[in-house]
Amino acid sequence: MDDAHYPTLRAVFASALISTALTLPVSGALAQMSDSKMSDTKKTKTADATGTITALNAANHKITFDHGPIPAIDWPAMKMEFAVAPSVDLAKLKTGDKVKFTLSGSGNTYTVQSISPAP
Ligand SMILES: [Cu+2]
Repeated sequence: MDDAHYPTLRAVFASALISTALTLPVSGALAQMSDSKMSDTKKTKTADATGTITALNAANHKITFDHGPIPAIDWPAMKMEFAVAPSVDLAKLKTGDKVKFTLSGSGNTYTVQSISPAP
């Protein structure tokens, strides 16, 4: 490399680094801001529900409930399958159990976070 050019190249490289460091956090913050504005309707919600277990899918860690209305997320009663959080032990449950369960998620995608026997 030509020695005379070396300091110049280094200066260019350094200024490129500085401008990258300055612009990245700013654009990151802007992206986050518009993200949270746009996702107001898709904000994560939690909800309590009750239902009867109609199927257990241990292999895929999913469960099917015939559940009552869930006003917190505006859902009518229905029978449907949910993904279940890894912390929930499906081995303790069986088809026909009446349970209370909690959900968290957004839109139409909710994951079961806990399951306990209904009184
Ligand atoms: Cu449902």
